[in-house]
Amino acid sequence: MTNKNIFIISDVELGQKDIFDDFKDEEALLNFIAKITDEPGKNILIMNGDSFDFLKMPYKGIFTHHITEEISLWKTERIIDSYPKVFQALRKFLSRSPNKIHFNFGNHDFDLLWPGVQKLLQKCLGDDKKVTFGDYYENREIHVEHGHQVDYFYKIDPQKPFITYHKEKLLNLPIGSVAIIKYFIALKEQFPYEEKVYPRHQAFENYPEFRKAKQKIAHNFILKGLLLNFIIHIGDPVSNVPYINLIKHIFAHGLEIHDEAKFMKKRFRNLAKLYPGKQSYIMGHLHLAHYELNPIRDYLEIVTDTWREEYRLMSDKQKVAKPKTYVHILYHNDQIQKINLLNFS
Ligand SMILES: [Mn+2]
Repeated sequence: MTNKNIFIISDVELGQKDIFDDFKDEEALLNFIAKITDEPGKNILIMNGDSFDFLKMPYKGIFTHHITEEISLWKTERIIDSYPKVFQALRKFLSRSPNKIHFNFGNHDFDLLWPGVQKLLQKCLGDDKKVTFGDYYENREIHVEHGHQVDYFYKIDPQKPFITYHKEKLLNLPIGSVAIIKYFIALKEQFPYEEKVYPRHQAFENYPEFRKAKQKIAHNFILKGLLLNFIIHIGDPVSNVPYINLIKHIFAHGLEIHDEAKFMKKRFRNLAKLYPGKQSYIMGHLHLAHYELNPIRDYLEIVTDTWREEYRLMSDKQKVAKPKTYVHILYHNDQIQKINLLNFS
């Protein structure tokens, strides 16, 4: 057996099938898993972050940014109960003996950092050696990570994933996650559809009511969550504002926070600086599809798009459902034969 396949998808965002759960296309995901299960050779599936949407999932009806292991375990059980067919398909994929699944952490599923959550998923998937977790996946040629570590709003300290507050161990969430839970989740309830339209800056042009509501919340967040944070959230270590990161974002991108494509090049440069010498860098997180050989730096930049329900606004203002995308890397005798970004249909 000389063939090896690496398959990479990202931003699936499985939730608990409530109004905050944006994953809708279960058939497509099941078909995709079935397809890669039957692929000859050794198959590795990399779930490149935001596989689960813990972030927009209330805990027993309440949103909190103080996430204990108990809360994350409860949410994991809800996800497993909500998508039995997906977990069954993944178990079947793993039952073919050389196959493996690796989960990278994403900014919607930092809950995977808890050892108990990893054990629960390994148990559910039937094998604790073939299911692994990490900040990134890397081999000689490729570096695969979700992308939040090169996003100043979602960057975390990998040395300090947990924090103790009032004698409780909590997830040390980044400012972006805290902002969603405390401020922006209300927008999702009000504009569940508009929130799924990309690119964001065009969605704002087309839906002025959505833009106004978002601006109002953003101003509220800037005032209370950033400027007056030290008074309003006094003593709350999870709400600490990393002002230095925000300043870095402004230096890199100005006040632009919505046009995702503008951030991309700089993020690849930063990633290549952190993990030099790879042939390809593969990310998710941006909710767009991108495949380009960087002509100056001679590496391949790849971004996979989301698997949640999302629409792209065309120039004639028509909206179309985004295709589901995946990366396929084929190795033959330990050499890369091809590396593609493909649509799955
Ligand atoms: Mn993300």
